[in-house]
Amino acid sequence: MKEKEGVLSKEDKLFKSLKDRSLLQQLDCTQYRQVYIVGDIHGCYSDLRKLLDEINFDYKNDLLVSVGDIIDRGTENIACLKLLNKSWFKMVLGNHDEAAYAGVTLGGSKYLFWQQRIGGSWFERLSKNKQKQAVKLIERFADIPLVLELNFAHHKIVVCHADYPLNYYNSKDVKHFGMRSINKILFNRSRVFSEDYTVIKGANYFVHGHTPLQSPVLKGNRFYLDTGVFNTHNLTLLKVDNTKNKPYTYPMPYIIDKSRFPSMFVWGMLFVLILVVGVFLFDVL
Ligand SMILES: [Mn+2]
Repeated sequence: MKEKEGVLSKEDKLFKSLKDRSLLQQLDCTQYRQVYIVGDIHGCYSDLRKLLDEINFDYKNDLLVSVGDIIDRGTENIACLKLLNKSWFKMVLGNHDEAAYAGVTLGGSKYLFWQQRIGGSWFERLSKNKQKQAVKLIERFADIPLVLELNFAHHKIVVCHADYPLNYYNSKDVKHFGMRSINKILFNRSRVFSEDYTVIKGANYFVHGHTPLQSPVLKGNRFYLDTGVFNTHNLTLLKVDNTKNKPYTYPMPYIIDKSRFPSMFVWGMLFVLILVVGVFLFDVL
């Protein structure tokens, strides 16, 4: 699938560089004891550490994967950015991470956009030295993919920030994604809020964040893990391992959100059955 790029303005150079560099990363997860995928962390480092302690996260043998948006909103942004240095941590790019990267590398209106519209004001409040440290870490987002394919012994899980732009996953498609698809990956909320129960083919599960929800949700084969930690202190993990096919969420169990069609259908059939039996009995009597 190839999309028309058109002429890129100076400001859209970021998307061009994202596209050229690192849209997709494929990872063999059979080497890990456990893999945990975590919802949007948003600068809430203490909440993350508390959760990792609770589950006895094994820093040598486990992997933590973030659905993106590790910064903004919360107060511990540099601590979250330092996760990029850890061998036990991987992530996909969220729209906040992208805005910060665009802000510090392109400056000008991109910087103002991050500061005023997205939530980068914490950066302005840092000392000059801390700002330098933050910039160095934010520049590391250049190596962060938009789509992460996790390959387990028996299944494949695809992680991307807000949504996957197609109903069929093929790693070859990702390499040709244009700006429209990249925008959907970073921002799209229409699937999570609509009666869309699509099971995306080509992988067992898709895992997203971006949209704060009261509890983690599974729609079709799409997990949504953002539980608004900066307001609620609820940070959600999805635990995946090589021995089982079914992942589960911690600490809250996920809610399965599915179409009302099957239950309406069942009620309809029951109604017809009662009617038929009723008419039959009426006739017999
Ligand atoms: Mn987001």
